[in-house]
Amino acid sequence: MITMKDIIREGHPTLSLRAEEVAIPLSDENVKLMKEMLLYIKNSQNEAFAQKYNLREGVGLAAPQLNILKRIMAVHTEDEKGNLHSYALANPRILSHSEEMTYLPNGEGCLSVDREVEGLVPRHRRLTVEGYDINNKKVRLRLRGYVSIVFQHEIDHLNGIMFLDRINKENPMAPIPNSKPVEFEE
Ligand code: SB7
Ligand code: NI
Repeated sequence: MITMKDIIREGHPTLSLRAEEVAIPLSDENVKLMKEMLLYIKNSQNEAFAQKYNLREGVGLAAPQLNILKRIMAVHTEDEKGNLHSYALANPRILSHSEEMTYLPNGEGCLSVDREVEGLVPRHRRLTVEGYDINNKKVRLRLRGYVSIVFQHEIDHLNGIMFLDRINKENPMAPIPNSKPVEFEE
């Protein structure tokens, strides 16, 4: 089982490196990794479980955060309308994105960053992503808003980029041109 002790933190050199594509069809080892990563996210969202095993809650995870330089990621979260998005993908690739941008008004966090960081992170509002699921099936996803942000955060990890790198250093709260913030329904 993956726990917080498996997750490397800010400053670890692996977090700045580009991860390698994995072979398709997936090896048993890589399928196992994808399942375990998705399970971590699900477990972390179960309050009793998270408390028992000291898991920090997350909505996504990328293999480099486990010090594994493979292009594998998982996401498990609800969108703005309450629809569940649950994916484990290998070799995810952004096929296209909107020019229009979006951001989370309260900024982003990361399981590899043990502090609160203030600042807006500019993200594309819409994405088309392609990747392989655990059955070696090629999947194409059209994503928008919050889920699109989470995907960009995870794909950034595969490219050695942290959300911190995308915050405006002179003025972290500077407005993001051509953007609409993510709004959750209360
Ligand atoms: C806020 C949080 C995340 C993505 C986008 C906005 C994911 C946090 C967990 N991770 O560190 C995954 O890389
Ligand atoms: Ni992260």
